[in-house]
Amino acid sequence: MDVNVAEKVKHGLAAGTASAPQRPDWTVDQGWENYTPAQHAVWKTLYERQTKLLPGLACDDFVAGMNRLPMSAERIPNFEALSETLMKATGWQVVAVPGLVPDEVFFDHLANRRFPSGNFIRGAHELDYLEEPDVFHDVFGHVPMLMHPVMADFIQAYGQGGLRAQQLGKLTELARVYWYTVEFGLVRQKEGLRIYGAGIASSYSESVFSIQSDSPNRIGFDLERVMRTNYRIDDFQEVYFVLDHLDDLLALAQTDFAPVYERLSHGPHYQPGDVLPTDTVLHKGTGSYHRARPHKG
Ligand code: HBI
Ligand code: FE
Repeated sequence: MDVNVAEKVKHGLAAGTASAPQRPDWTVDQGWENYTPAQHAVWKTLYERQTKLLPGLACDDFVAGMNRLPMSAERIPNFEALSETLMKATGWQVVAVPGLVPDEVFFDHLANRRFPSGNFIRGAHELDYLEEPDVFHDVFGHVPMLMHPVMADFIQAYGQGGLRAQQLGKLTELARVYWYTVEFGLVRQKEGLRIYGAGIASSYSESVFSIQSDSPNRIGFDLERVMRTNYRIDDFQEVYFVLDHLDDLLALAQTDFAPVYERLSHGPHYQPGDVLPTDTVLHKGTGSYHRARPHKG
């Protein structure tokens, strides 16, 4: 049994997708009173490290969203308090889940402006290791951008589109949009490239890597290009796709994907490290990082 699962079992929580849900929507009580001082301390370590690092790396909207939330170093945030602030700003709520939930459950929550957040936190001995999204990734990484009206609409649209994509057998392609925006997106800001993706913003080392390393490619976001591109889940990204502006997500949310899916059923698919003649290359990566660390899979 891996350590993460051991932790969850110890705290009486369901072990992710492995166990049957108590409720049909897979939500659980956050159980805020049950967090131990050691667990609040893990949050504090991560929170302080990340809030010190992110100014100058994360986009202004991320930092602004963070500062408007009832969130501090001292304790793991209470989802009800977060939801109250979010609800007023963009109509979103945070609901607790025990770990990864089935795709259609995840999409149904998003389509109804409920963000499912893991209620457990990683152990102190594995600060940079995550098997399933925990409260630090979900709350620190995602919730600040849910304060942004455009991102709020975009993630809801992804939930609605996800249900359709699943029926059409196109979820792999649509999930790449979420991955390369909501999780690992960069955006241009007048001072330079900035992070808005939660997978980056909740990771100390990838926050630095995504902005400062010479290794990864940084390419202008293009919907069909992105939907043809695989991603890696086991390491830093080899490519980051960059929006000119967060408002570009608005048009993306309104896209009719039917003709896009049709076009995607023909033509090439790409590996993360590929660079195409048609790409808007903002930074051609050296590839040094991934060359030195051959694929783990
Ligand atoms: N469940 N809790 C949780 N968090 C996720 O990010 C998540 C999930 N289930 C499915 C899923 N993500 C993705 O595989 C979909 O976006 C395709
Ligand atoms: Fe996430």
